[in-house]
Amino acid sequence: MNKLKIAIQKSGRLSEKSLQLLKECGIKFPNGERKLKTEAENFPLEILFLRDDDIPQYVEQGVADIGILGENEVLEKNKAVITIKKLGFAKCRLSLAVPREADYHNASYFNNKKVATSYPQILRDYFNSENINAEIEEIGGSVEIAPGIGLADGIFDIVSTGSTLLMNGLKEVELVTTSEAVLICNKNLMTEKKEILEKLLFRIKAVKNSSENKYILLNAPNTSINEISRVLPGMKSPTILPLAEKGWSSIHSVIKEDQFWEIIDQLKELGAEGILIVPIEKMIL
Ligand code: PRT
Ligand code: ZN
Repeated sequence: MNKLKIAIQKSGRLSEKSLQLLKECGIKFPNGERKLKTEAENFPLEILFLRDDDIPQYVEQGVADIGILGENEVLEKNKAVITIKKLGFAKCRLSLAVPREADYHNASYFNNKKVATSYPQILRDYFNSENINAEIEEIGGSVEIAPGIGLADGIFDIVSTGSTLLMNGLKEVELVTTSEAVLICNKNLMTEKKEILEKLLFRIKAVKNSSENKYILLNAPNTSINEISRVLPGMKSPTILPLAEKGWSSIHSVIKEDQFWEIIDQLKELGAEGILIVPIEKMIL
C-alpha cells in the first residue's frame, strides 16, 4: 500500500511541535533516535527528517509529498508547491531593523544602504515593490551582529519577542511579512495519496479546532436563557437542561478561546453561576 511521505524539520524550532501535531492526530511512530526517516505504526505515513531549507525543494520534486515548515521558507525558496493549511505555531514576523540611534523616518532610509539577511528573495521583492535601491548582503546566520561589526547598515530577519534586536542595539522599523508553520503539498499527488492527505487534514482540523475552542457549562436563571443563548452561539445552538432547582437551567456550549474573557464578563452580568470551562480533546465540525 502506498504511503504518504511527510517532511518535517530534523532539529530546530519546528521539530517538536510538528511531531506533537502528528501525535495529537493519533499517529504513532517509534520514538528514540531520530534517523533520516521513520514509518508511522497505525497510519499510512512515512516521516522524513530534513533541514527546513530543503523541504520546499523536496516537496516540489516529490521526494516528500507534503511538508511542515515556516511560511518564510516557502516564500524565500519560491518553489512550485501548494500551501494547504496554516498550523498556528511558530508565529513570527520578518522585519527590517536598524541601529537604535539611526534617524529613521520611512523605508526610503534604505536607499543606497546595505542590508544583511538570510532571506534575500523576500527582501528583494519588498524593496522592488517599494522602489528602494538597496544592496542586499546574504549571510547564513547571526544576522543581528552585522551592523555592529560594520558589515551592513541594517538587517532583515525573523523577529519573535524582539529581545535579540534589543540586545544588539537594533530597532524594528518595518514589518515586511508575518509567518507561521504551514503544511505544503506537492502539485501532482496521485489519487491514493490525496485520499490519505484528506484523512490527515481532517484530523489536523479537529486538533486545531479543539485547541482554539473551549467547552463551557454554566447555571442560569430561566429568565436569562434567551439572552445567554445570544452570547453563546455554540456549534449550532447551546444545549439547555433543566436543573433540579426550579427556575434554573444548565447551559452547555462551545466558545472560542480568544473570546473567552469577554464572554465570561457578559455571562456574569446576565446572572450566570457555576461557570466551568473545559478543554476539548477533539472537535469534529
Ligand atoms: O537547521 P535548520 O535549517 O532546519 O533550522 P533553522 O536554523 O533554519 O531554523 P530554526 O529552527 O531556527 O527556525 C525554524 C523556523 O521557526 C523559522 O524558519 C521560522 O519560521 C520559525 N521561527 C519562529 C523562528 C523564530 N520564531 C525565531 N525567533 N525562527 C528563528 N527565530 C530566531 C531569529 O532568527 C532571531 O535570531 O530568533 C531570533 C529572534 O527571536 P526574538 O524572540 O529574540 O525576537
Ligand atoms: Zn533552516
